[in-house]
Amino acid sequence: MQADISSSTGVAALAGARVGVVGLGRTGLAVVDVLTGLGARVSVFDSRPGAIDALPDALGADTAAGLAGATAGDDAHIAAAVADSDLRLLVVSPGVPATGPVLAAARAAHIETWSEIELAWRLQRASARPDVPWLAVTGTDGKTTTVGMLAQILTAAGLNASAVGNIGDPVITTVAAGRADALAVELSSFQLHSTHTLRPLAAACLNLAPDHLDWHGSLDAYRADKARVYARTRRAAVYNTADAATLTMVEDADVAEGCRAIGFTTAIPALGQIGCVEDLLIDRAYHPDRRRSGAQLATLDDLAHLAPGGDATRLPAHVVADALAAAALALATDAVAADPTAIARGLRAYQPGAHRIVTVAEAGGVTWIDDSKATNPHSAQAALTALPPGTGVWIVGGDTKGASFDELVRAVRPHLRGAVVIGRDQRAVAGALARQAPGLPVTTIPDGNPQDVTDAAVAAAAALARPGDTVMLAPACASWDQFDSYAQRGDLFAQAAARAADGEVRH
Ligand code: UMA
Repeated sequence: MQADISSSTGVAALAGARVGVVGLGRTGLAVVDVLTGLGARVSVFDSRPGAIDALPDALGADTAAGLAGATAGDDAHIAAAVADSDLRLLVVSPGVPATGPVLAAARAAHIETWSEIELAWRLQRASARPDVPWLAVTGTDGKTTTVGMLAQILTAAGLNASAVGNIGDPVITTVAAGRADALAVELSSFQLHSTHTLRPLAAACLNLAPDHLDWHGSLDAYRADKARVYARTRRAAVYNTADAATLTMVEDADVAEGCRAIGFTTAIPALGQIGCVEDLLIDRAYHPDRRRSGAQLATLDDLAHLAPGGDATRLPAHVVADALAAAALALATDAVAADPTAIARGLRAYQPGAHRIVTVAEAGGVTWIDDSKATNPHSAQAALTALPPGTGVWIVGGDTKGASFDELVRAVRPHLRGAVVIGRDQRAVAGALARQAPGLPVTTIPDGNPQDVTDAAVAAAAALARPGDTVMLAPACASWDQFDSYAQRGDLFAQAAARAADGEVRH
């Protein structure tokens, strides 16, 4: 009789089991490493033949040689190989779309599919430290900032904690190392789709705006996968009072008994919420006297280093909201509940990641800002609408992920001097600009290699910008059509902007 790998203690049953891993990027390689360590018989699949060729370097020659199989081919080929296999389990990388043939083949063949997150959670539960708390964060925008702040707060409370997951470091690597006291886990909807038994201590969906519709197939499917973050949450289900969809997700969620719904708001908090009173971050959700009063957690000054010019009065509202969400999640842990002053210390210690509204050059009165992390319309809108009217030169475009851009262009049009459109397929963005911003100067950049595209975009932006303007790379799209990652897109932009600024200084 085969052991049941679908039970929550099933990780031991992976020894000797036939397991497939689809995708050999950051996730897949980390998963193969752990699965081979568990004694599974691992077959790997990737649409890039180069990924298979690179396995001895990526995994080590012995591990690569010990694989039960390695298949390269397009989605249909991988799907056929999966259908023909005797795999008991398929661990899928986040990039493998819910609507694609690979998952359909697995379903048809009754092969269970797990995300790396599911495997990591089971590994955690089977480890010597099964009760390490996971604090899970999803949402269309603000995830990375929130988990970064959260990890700093947990660290300030004396815990060995790091920000992991979609932020860049596979969770499974940290779990396998076994040193973390708590995990601040950023989860994408892709990862949540195949996550089944995770029981986070606290969970938050920060907001819901259309994104990744091509991967999920519809907004409803995207919303349903985001909502999975709350399933089985034990102590705090954190929602955004400004986004009714997140409260509905909490109300509909099958959480553990005793789990509380906790709202975060940039307004004055009601009972059960964490919010702002003037320049104070106030808890009316956790502290014992919450029915009558609030407890101060931090001040806006603790976030001043995240405001333009270090001026707390100019803090973008979404930064404050992310800090409130991080505080709401952190207070669910015993360590921060015992020492809430860790919140202010952690927020002060937090430094934003690269490619998130970072000034990369200033010359001739023009400021160049890298917001390459704005990979969806909602996020780009937040950055551009902070600019004074008529002063933005917007570099936009890329892999649209099926999004529509009309609403975004309507919202940002008053802030723009001009736009530069990049991307392999420019129809969606160029069409929205033509419809919603007639008369706006627009330059389109032909498809090319990452360096040429960036250089041409920066030259075009320099030609449009006037003293006092801001050139903003806020593409509202994923980078995958022309670049390896949003990080590469941002790095190339920063370098080209610095060169353009140098030229400006020389002349
Ligand atoms: N591949 C296939 N078939 C597919 C899709 C991909 O074979 O259908 C192969 C590719 O050829 C490549 C590998 O899979 O060799 C890449 O896998 P992947 O696209 O799942 O990416 P990883 O390198 O594993 O990185 C993933 C996340 N990527 C995506 O979700 C697309 C990273 O999030 C994450 O940091 C990393 O796991 C660690 O958890 C990036 C991201 O852009 C930052 N996320 C999206 C976002 O934030 O909007 C969701």
